[in-house]
Amino acid sequence: MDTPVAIRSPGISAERRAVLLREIERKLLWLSAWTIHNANHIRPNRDGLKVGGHQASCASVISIMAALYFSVLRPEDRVAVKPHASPVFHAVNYLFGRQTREKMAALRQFGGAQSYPSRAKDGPEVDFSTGSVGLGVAITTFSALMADYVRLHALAAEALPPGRHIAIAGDAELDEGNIYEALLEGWKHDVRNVWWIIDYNRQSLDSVVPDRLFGRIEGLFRDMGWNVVTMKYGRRLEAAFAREGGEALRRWIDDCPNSLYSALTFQGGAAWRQAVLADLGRSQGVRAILDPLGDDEVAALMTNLGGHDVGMLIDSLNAAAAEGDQPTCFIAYTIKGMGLPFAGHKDNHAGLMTREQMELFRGAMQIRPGHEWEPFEGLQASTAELQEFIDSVPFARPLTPRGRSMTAPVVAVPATLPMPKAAGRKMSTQAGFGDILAEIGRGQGEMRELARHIVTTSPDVTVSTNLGPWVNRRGVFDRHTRNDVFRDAKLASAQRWGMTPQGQHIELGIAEQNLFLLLGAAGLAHALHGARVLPVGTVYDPFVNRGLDALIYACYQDARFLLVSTPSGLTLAPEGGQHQSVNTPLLGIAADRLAAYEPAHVDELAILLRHAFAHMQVPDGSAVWLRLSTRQIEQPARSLDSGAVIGGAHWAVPPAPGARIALAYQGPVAPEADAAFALLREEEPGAGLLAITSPDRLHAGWLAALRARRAGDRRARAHVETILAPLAPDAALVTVLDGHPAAHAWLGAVRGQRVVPLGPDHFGQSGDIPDLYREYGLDADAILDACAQALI
Ligand SMILES: Cc1ncc(C[n+]2csc(CCOP(=O)(O)OP(=O)(O)O)c2C)c(N)n1
Ligand SMILES: [Mg+2]
Repeated sequence: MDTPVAIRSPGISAERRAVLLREIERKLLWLSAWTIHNANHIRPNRDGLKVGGHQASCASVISIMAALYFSVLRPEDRVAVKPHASPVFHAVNYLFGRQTREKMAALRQFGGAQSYPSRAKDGPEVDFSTGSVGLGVAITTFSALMADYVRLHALAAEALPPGRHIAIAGDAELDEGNIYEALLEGWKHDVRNVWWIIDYNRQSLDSVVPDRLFGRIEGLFRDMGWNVVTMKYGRRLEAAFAREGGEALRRWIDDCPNSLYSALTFQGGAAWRQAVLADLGRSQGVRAILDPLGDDEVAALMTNLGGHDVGMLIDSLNAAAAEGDQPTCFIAYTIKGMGLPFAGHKDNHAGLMTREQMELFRGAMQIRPGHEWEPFEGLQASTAELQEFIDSVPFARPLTPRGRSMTAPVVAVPATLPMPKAAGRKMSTQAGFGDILAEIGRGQGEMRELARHIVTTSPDVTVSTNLGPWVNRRGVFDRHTRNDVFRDAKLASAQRWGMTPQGQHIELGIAEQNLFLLLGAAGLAHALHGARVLPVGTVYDPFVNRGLDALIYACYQDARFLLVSTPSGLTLAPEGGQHQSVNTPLLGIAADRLAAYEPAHVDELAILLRHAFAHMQVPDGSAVWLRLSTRQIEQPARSLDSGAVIGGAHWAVPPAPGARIALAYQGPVAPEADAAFALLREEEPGAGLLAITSPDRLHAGWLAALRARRAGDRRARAHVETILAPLAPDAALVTVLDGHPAAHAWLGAVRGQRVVPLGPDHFGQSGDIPDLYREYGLDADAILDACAQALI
C-alpha cells in the first residue's frame, strides 16, 4: 500500500532519515513542553487561574506522533488526536509551517492555539475536534463508514485515494462506553481503514490502570474483527532479551505490576538496578546485561518500550498497512511523561515542570535563551537537511490547494417540498415528515438531486419514526449486497429492506451516541471527503438525552445535519414517564450551531424541512432539529409567511392593535390552545393567537438584536420584537407547550410583559391525552385559568 519512504526522497538515505526522525522527536518534546511552560510560567497571568496543559500526556505520545506525521501518514488520512496531546499536534503543524509561532505562544489564550484540537477554532489542519474523551476515537469509525458511503455513491467531486481514519487514543479513553458501542456498530457495518493507536501509558488522570485490563481489551478488539498489534518493547530491550539471562529479564518486566513499573521509572536507574538485581541478581546473564551500564543507561534500557521506539512504530504501522484495510488497534506501550522529570509518577497528569526543572531541560535540549521557538534550535542536523526532510515526508504534500479542508457544491433545494394533502384532515407532524420524505424519495423532477444527496439514519427506530416509506424507496446501505430474506420468501411485510452499496439509509443499532457520531461524521462529509450529503437522523425525542454529549460534539465541529426527534412529550401518553420528554426544548435553546424547531402543523413542517436542507449547506447555517409528534391534529387550510415560520413564530390570529393579551402555543397542544382561544375571544375580542415554531430562534434573534443595539446599530430589531409589537406594552402573555415552560417564560423580558408559562415541569406518567393534559395543566381549562391569572 505504502511507497517505501526512501524512494520518496532519494536525497536522504533510510539511515539518515531514522536519525532525523529522532531529531524531530526531540523537537516535538521540547516544543510541546515549552509551549505549556510559556503559557503557565512566562506569559503574564491576569486572573491567577492555573492555565494548565498536559506536559506528561504530551511526552508519552511524542514518538507515536513523530512516526505518524513524519513517516506513515498520507495526506488523505484523517486523524483524531488525543485531546491532551494538543500541544504536540500544534508543534507538528508548526514544523510543517501550518501553525504560527504567535498562536503557539498564545496556547490556551483567547485567539491562540486551542487546549484541545478544534476544527472550528484551530482551522482546517484539525480533522476531528477532540476533548470529551472517547468521542474523538469513535468518530473515526463513522468517518470511515462515510468515506465508503460517498465513494460507493460517487458523491465526491474529486475522488481522493481512500485514506485511513486514525485515532491516537489515551488508554483511559477505553473506559468510555461509547467506544464499545462504536466497535460493535463498526463490526456490523464491516468498517474498513480504521486505526486506533493506543498510547498505553497505563495511567489516566487519577490513577494507574489495573494490570489485568489490557488482556480483556485486546480480546474485545479481536472479537470485533480487529487486528491487534501490540508494541510492548523497543528494540534495545528486545536485543537485551535475546542475550543470556534476557528471558528472565523479560519475564521480570512482564510480571512487574504497572504501579511498580511507574514508580521505578520515576525513581530512575539506581532504583531499577536495585529492584531487578534483588530478584535476578543470581543470574550471571542479567548481571552481564546491567553491570556495564551506568544508571542513566539502565533507566533508558528499562524504559525502552515499543511506543517510544520510532523505528519500530513505523515498521509496525507500515506492516499493518501492507496487510490491507482491516481495522487495526495498535497497543503502544509508553510511559507518561517520558523524558521529563515526572516520568511515570502517578500524579503527573496535570503536573507542570517547575522553572528550575525547565532550565535543566533547556540545557539538556541545548536551547539558548531567547531561541525557544526556533524550529531547529538545539538539533544536531543542519537546518537545510531538516527542512528537506520535513518537506519530503508524505504528509507534507497538501491534500488540496486550500489545505486539509475540502468543499462540495451546494445541492439545490426546490422552492417548495411536496406537501401531503392535509388541509381539513387530521395528521401528525411525524406522519407529515414521513410522507414528505417519501415523496422526495421518488426522486422525480426537481427532487432528483435532493433525493440523491440525502442519507438517512436511525438507531433502531426507523419504522416507528416514519422513515419506513423513504427506506422502501431508497434502500438500506451496506458495503455488501444482502438480500431481504422475507421478501425473497414472499412473506408479507411493509418494509422492503434489501441492503446494497447504493442504499441511502444507514440502519444503526439502538445506541444513540452512535447516531450522533454518525450525523457528526456525515455532516462533515463536505469538508472531509469533498462530497455533499444531507444527513437526516431520527430518534425518539427523550433519547436525545442519551446521545447528548455526541450531539453537542457534532455541533461543536460545525457538522451539518437534520435531527428529527419524534415522538415527544406527553403526547406519548400511554408510554409513561421515561418516554415523555420534558427538557428537550430547553436543549434546543441552549445548543449552539443547532437551530431547533417544533412545528404544530404539517404546512409549517414543510417550510421548515425545506429550510433545513438549505440551511445546513450555507456557510453561516447550522444543523437543524425538528421536534415532532405522533398526535394527529386538524390541519388548517391557509397560506403562511415562511419567513415568520423560520424566524420562530407567526400569528395564527393576529391581535388587534393594543390588545391586552395574547395566547402563544407550540407544537401539538394547538387544539387546546385553539379551544381556549375561542373562549378567550368572547371576553377579549382583540386577543391574538401566536404559533411559536422555535423558542430557540426567537431567543437567539432577540439576543443578537440586543447585542447589535448595544454595539450602536439602533435599527436592529428581532423577529420576536416585531411579532409582539402590535400588543399593548403591558399586555399579558400566556404560553403553552408540551415541554418545559421555561422555554417560553423568558418572552416576558422582551418588552417587560407579564407571562404565565404553561408546560410540564415534572416527569410524566402513563395515561391518555385528556388525563395527562389535565394533570400537567395543558388543557383548555388550564389555559383559560392562566389567561384569567395573566389579566389580573
Ligand atoms: C468525557 C470526559 N471525561 C473526563 C475528562 C477529563 N479527563 C481529561 S484527560 C483524562 C484522563 C485521560 O487519561 P488517558 O486517556 O489515559 O490519557 P493520558 O493523559 O494518560 O495519555 C480525564 C479523566 C474528559 N476530558 N472527558
Ligand atoms: Mg493514559
